[in-house]
Amino acid sequence: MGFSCGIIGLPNAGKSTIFNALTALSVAAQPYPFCTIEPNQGIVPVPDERLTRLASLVHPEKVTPTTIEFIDIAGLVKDAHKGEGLGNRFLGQIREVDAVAHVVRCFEGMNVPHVYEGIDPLRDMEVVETEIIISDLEIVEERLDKMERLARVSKEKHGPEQDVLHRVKAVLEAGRFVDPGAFSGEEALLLASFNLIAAKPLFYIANIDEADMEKAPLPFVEEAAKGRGRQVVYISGKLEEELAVLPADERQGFMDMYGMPGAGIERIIKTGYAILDLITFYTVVGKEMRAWTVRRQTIASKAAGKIHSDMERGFIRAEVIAYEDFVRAGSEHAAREKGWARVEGREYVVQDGDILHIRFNV
Ligand SMILES: Nc1nc2c(ncn2[C@@H]2O[C@H](COP(=O)(O)OP(=O)(O)OP(=O)(O)O)[C@@H](O)[C@H]2O)c(=O)[nH]1
Ligand SMILES: [Mg+2]
Repeated sequence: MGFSCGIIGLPNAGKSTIFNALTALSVAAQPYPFCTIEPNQGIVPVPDERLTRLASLVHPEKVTPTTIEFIDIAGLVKDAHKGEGLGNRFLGQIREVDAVAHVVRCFEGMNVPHVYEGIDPLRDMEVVETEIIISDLEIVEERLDKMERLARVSKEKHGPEQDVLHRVKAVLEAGRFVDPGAFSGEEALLLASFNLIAAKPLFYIANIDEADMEKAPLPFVEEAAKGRGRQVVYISGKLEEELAVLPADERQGFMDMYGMPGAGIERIIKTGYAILDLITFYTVVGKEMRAWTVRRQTIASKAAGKIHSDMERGFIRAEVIAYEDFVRAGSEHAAREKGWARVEGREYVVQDGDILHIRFNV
């Protein structure tokens, strides 16, 4: 499985519309709040120009891109934690994702009611993120209560888990998201085990009016995002939905007509990759060429484990050709002849674009 991204936001922000465009599926997206109740899940191939280029040189029978999973959930409203709207229990559906995309409504859409008065992206960011923080606080407090009850019975002393929970609680109570970078080693593992949404990387999808594409980036949205240390992808959900169903040869003309800087879905996927610090490497095994996703700084034996656990266990060495060298040489054979294929050990840090041949023995 590749990486996963949860889609959050107010009702009628355009989450399902964007999900549809991303996955080219057609789930219900209607101009009434709480249209989505059960989550929608879709797996999307990651568009990858390098994979296309490599495949044009290697001519494999099968080309398998890496994937990203999107989960579209119900809309959150103010006081969801007190049961407003659909409540906040459904946030459990995105507790295990790697990243969160927060769709913020910037389009007027006269016939699409807003749950609050008027278009105000900053208010909406505040409302949704406050509910995320409160939902996480509930989890942290429940966990602390449970540990304290256990401690009374078993007389166990205060452990590292409680320390981490208290630290996280203080951050959430101050109304902030948690910075996982402030935790290291065992503490970081404990933090990850709580599956807090407020500790996941988050970026904004500003859903703007189809007529406003040329106005992006919007200064007040940029400022709010920057203040929170986050990136923004500007798209028009409506246009993306139409673009997704157009034949490939008509897409460029459509994007030019509306001043779209490339397909929004590609920008969303690229942003997800950037904030998660992901890289792609490639393999050719038998007749299949395949792209794989790992975090930057992953070592060769771990990367091999992504392909198959036997490959990690029995890892001997990796034969590596950098993407540019492969393309410059024109084939694996030519790259080898030129001495551009390197032999690396298990501790080699895999680089973005590497073409790997794993030698293993089990
Ligand atoms: N004009 C305009 N309408 C849009 C845009 N994006 C979405 N809409 C419309 O807004 C309405 C709500 O969109 P949805 O995608 O269902 O919104 P949602 O965030 O999934 O809403 P819930 O499931 O209720 O939480 C639909 O009628 C969409 O067609 C946009 O960029 N421009
Ligand atoms: Mg929806």
